[in-house]
Amino acid sequence: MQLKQPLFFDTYKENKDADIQALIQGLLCPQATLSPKYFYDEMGSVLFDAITLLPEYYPTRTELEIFTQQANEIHAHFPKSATWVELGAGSCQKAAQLFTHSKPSTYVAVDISVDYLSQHLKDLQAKNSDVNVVGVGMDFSHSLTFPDKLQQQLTLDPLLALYLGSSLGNFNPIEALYFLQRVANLCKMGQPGSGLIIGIDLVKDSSTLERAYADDLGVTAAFNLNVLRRVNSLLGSDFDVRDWQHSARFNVQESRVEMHLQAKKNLSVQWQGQQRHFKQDETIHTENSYKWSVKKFTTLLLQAGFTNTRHWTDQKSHYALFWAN
Ligand code: AVJ
Repeated sequence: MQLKQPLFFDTYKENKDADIQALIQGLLCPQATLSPKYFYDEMGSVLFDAITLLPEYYPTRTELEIFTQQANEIHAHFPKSATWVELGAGSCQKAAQLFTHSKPSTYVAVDISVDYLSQHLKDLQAKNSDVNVVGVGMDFSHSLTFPDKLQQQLTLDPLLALYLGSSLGNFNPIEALYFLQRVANLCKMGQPGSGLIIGIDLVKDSSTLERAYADDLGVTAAFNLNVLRRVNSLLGSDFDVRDWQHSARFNVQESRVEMHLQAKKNLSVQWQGQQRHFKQDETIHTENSYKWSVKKFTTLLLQAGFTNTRHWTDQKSHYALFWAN
């Protein structure tokens, strides 16, 4: 018997030149920045999966706990015979766990790291021959337009958009609003019953938050430092990982955990005939992870064009799953 193979679309590579220019711009800013999307090369994706197993990193585990403990109520909102579009699918583990309760007719996994996605999708397809599995390599942070053929197909079924793991936290509130507007429009394209399920990390005490981003084993530190190797391979730069240290702080004002890489000494980095000096303790800002309150996030969903919202949290109210349509 011929095994069913997942279908793949890769739209990400098309924008590579513009991305490299943006990356260089970020490095040359007074406060140097790097987009968190560069974390996820093969090593970075594996390190992130390791982070989700750390005792200090509660979001992934808490999201699963909410899904498990309130499964019936949550799954009752999912449209039947639907197309699921999972944004930031990664290892596709989160969706695979949901399949034990509800199954889509088509599962579209979208991620920037298409190589990582493809291995896991083949597995998922092999285990779920009753589901049409589709992989899309795409940077959905600025636009949510799918390849034509796929875009058309999305109008035929009810559509369930999934954005799990609190990845929305990487967007600032304005970007989050625009992103959710695009998701709301995507849901409107689908047949009746379409909606969004999204995991959001909630504001809590600073020490719980900072420990989640500066674990005792140093896995998050490795995840953060690995981005320098990624940049070296993209730009041909000469960052020395040993000259940098990991830092994670909760910025209460902005309601976000900030990750930085801090120079241990005065140094300079060169690439393609350009260079940047860093003074000792100067940083590269590598990630923001915004934390929301239930109230503020509900308002944001409504502003984005959704009409109904529901949410579920864990006992400690550390994390929330929202349904919106
Ligand atoms: C994948 C963006 C949800 O912000 O918690 C984990 C990434 N960074 N530890 C997060 C991350 C450091 C993660 N997201």
